[in-house]
Amino acid sequence: MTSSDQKTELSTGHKPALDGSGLHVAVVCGRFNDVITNALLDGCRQGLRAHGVDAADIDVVWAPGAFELPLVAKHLAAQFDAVVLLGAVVRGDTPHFDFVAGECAAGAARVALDSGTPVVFGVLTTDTVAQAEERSGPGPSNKGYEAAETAIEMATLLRSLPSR
Ligand code: INI
Repeated sequence: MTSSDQKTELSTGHKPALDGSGLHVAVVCGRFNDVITNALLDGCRQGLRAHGVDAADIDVVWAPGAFELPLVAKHLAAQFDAVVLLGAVVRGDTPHFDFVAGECAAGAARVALDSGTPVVFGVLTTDTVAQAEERSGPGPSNKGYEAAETAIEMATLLRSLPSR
């Protein structure tokens, strides 16, 4: 790559240092499988706080289940720098899983594109509760923690890009 190529890159290909100071973040949690989603919420708060988001700038909203999360995100998107969705969809034996998980993911993407606000998909989709527990344990491998980092990266990335 030449130095003139580098000048055309608007952000780095490496994971950037994260600075969440001044960001307002909404976290929307599903109550379904709430032992898991509370553990994701703990991880998400830790991730946001670890990167400088003020505790007073984190708003948490609970909804019945993963299916409802995108509608809440739509309601909040204009008021926050990022919206994190936290849910736990466990496959079990019915096709319900595919509808709930699929509609949640599609809805999250739609709200993000329609609103211009990052909507982060911190929703576990697993075959078993044990797999969901593995991904919501303490530390930075908690998917809620990872979602917090994605929210900060996307909010600061969008702020840094030239507007149209
Ligand atoms: N909601 C979840 O968040 N996780 C699940 O595993 C789940 N299952 O398995 O059914 C689930 N269902 C509820 C769904 O999100 C809605 O709340 C419900 O269908 C009412 O719209």
